[in-house]
Amino acid sequence: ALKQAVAAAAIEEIRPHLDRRTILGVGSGSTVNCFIAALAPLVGEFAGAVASSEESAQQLRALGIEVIDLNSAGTLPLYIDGADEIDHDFAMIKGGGAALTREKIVAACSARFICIADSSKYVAQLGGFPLPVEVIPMARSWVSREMVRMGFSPVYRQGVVTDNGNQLIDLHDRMLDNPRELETAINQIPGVVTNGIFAHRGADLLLLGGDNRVERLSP
Ligand code: DER
Repeated sequence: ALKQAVAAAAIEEIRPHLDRRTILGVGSGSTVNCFIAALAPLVGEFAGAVASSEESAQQLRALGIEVIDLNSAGTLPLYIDGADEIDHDFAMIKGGGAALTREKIVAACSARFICIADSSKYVAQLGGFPLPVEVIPMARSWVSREMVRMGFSPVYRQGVVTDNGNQLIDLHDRMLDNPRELETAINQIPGVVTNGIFAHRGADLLLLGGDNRVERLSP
C-alpha cells in the first residue's frame, strides 16, 4: 500500500509535464514496479520510456509502452527511481537490485530525478545499507582488497551477473562520511565499473511514503 501511494504521488507529480513527445527515464526495483503499473492510464499520452533494467523494460512493454534506446533519446526531462538509502542532501545508495550502472547512466541523462521511497530509506547518514559496487569479473579480488584498505568489509554477491555481464561486491561495516568524495575515490580504482553512491548526481525531489501519507520533499 505504501509503494502504491508513493507511485500514485509520482504519477500526479509528472502528469502535468507529459506530452506526446515526452520520453520518461524509468529506474528499477519494487517501488518502481508499482510506478510502472500506475502508468497504465497514461499510455498513449507520452512517447515512451528509457528503462534502466531489462526487468523494467519488460514491464513497460507489457503495458504497451515503447521502450526507447538511450542513444535515440536526448536529455530526458524526468527520471523516476527508487533508492536503498537517501540522505538529507538527497545523495543515495542504490544498486540493491543490481541495476546501478544503467540507473546511474539514465539518471545522468535526465534533467530531474524524482526519487520514490518509503520512509525507512530516509537516513541522516548513508552506509547502513551495504554499498554495491559493479566490477569487471577479473578485477573482483583486487577491488575487494582495495575496499578492505578503505575500511570496508567486501562481500561478493554470489550468483549475480548484471545486465552488463559484470559482478557485484557489497561493501559493509563503514558509514559514508563524505559521499561525494567516496564516490570519486572508488571510481578511480581500475576494475570498478560503477559504485552505488549517487552523490554527484543525487535526487531533485523525494516522494517519501510514511504511515498514512506521502511527503513531497526538496533537498
Ligand atoms: O537497486 C536499486 O537501485 C533500486 O532502485 C533499489 O534501490 C530500490 O528498490 P526497492 O524499491 O525495491 O526498495
